Amino acid sequence: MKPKILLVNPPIYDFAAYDFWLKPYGLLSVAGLLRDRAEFRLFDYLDRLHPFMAGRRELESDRWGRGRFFCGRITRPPCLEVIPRYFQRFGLPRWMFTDFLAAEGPFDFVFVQTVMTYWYQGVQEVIEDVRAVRPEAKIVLGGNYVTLCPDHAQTLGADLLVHGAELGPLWEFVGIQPDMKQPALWEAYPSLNVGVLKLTDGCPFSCTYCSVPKVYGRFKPRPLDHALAELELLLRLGVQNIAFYDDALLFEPDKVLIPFVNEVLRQNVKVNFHSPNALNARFVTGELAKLMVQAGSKTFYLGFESASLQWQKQTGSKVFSEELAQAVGHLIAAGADPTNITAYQILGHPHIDIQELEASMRFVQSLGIRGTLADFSPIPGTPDGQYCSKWVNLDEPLMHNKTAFPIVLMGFDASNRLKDLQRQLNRGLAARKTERDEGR
Ligand code: B12
Ligand code: SF4
Repeated sequence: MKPKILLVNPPIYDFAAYDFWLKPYGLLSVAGLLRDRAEFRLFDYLDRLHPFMAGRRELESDRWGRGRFFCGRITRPPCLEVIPRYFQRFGLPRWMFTDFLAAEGPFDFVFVQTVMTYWYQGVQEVIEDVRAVRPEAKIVLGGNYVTLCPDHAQTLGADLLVHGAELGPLWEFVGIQPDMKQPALWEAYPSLNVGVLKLTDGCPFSCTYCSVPKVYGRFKPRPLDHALAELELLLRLGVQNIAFYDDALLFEPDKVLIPFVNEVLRQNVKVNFHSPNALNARFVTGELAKLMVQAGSKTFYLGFESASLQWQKQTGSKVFSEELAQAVGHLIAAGADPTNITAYQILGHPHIDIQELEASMRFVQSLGIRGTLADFSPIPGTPDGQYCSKWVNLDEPLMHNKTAFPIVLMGFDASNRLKDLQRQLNRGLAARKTERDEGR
């Protein structure tokens, strides 16, 4: 008999969370490799098409498939007591999962997705409930939190932790050999409007605040056939929006993005592509911009971080200001809507001062595109993360929280003032667009 495996994407405990094309892609990828070799059930607390969330007006998706999660206020954990913001639990109610366990079990294995290190409380909740209702099931954790905080993850009491992309111990544990050619198990969702693709692994840069180079090693394209099979499956399931989860989507485009996009154009695929995990502006050429727009790329997020040359050089020289300006020019010339082009800038990084950040925000606005402040999360094992142990205890993953750290570093008022300024700058941009549209 085939083993029965439950896949779980846990609820999020945080100050804020928004469905910015969030899918448990690692979990679905692993499950896909066991397609037809195990019987699967999925419980995704963050599935906004679940009947409990669908139909609530305040949770409706925007035109690109993003939206709010169902949530409820909870008590702040003691170590975050000093942060003057509401703490919340995002996702389907807890009773729904325990009812589901009772109705759908027994299970041989429960695979649980972990994502941000500071979201481990949701994982803890899932483990508690599985142990209470289905004590026979063996619990497996994998994903970013397990990889970055292995010692802490060990304390949650799962039966197996899968570190990084090394899946050998998993196959041994479940006693099944995988079929490595299979796409992710997207059909586990009863209905789906957003999907994810990843054409590459790793990144050729070594930014001092990022864990990717250490975890994934050198940059490596994934086989094109695999991505195309996954695209085909997503389209068959009716997906309209696809987010790339790559760290360096535009690197070596002749080997990766251009062949993919050519195939999308050849097959006349009609889907909207998005790049929430940031594109490197350095690699946006005129030709690439044109191809991406033609193939259906709708939103463009560019990782800029700061306009300070000294900071850019000190943290790994991934991109310089003139490269951002040039990329924006290429994207707009290719037909991208400037209000759908966004540059991320880091808020609360220990080596950026407030004046520098303000100057960066104004520089981005001068290019006629939107800015977004990406709150800094200190990541253990990275040079900049380790430096932050001056302010927070990195052994407690809750202290990597991106809302909390900038407040700890700069204070609540300074952090709020910068966020207000960003909103004001973006409003100015929207007003200019309305004037343009109305021919004023
Ligand atoms: C996509 C992505 C996002 C998406 C959201 C993803 C999601 N589902 O929530 C977006 C763009 C929204 C995002 C936002 C942010 N992100 Co991000 N993101 C990523 C990225 C690129 C991939 C994460 C992912 O989904 N991986 C799943 C798949 C794609 O990974 P995979 O390697 O193919 O999976 C294999 C194995 O890991 C394993 N596996 C994976 N999962 C599982 C599960 C099981 C059960 C098993 C057995 C195995 C297994 O098997 C897979 C197959 O080989 C990572 C970097 C990276 N490359 O990992 C950063 C990363 C997770 N993000 C990071 C950061 C800093 C952020 C932000 C704070 C940035 C900011 N300041 O705004 C925000 C935070 C958002 C929030 N609300 O708090 C950090 C981690 C921070 C932390 N403390 O944990 C990372 C590691 C990048 C970095 N800078 O180092 N992010
Ligand atoms: S370019 Fe992006 S993914 Fe690569 S090391 Fe820098 S921050 Fe990380």
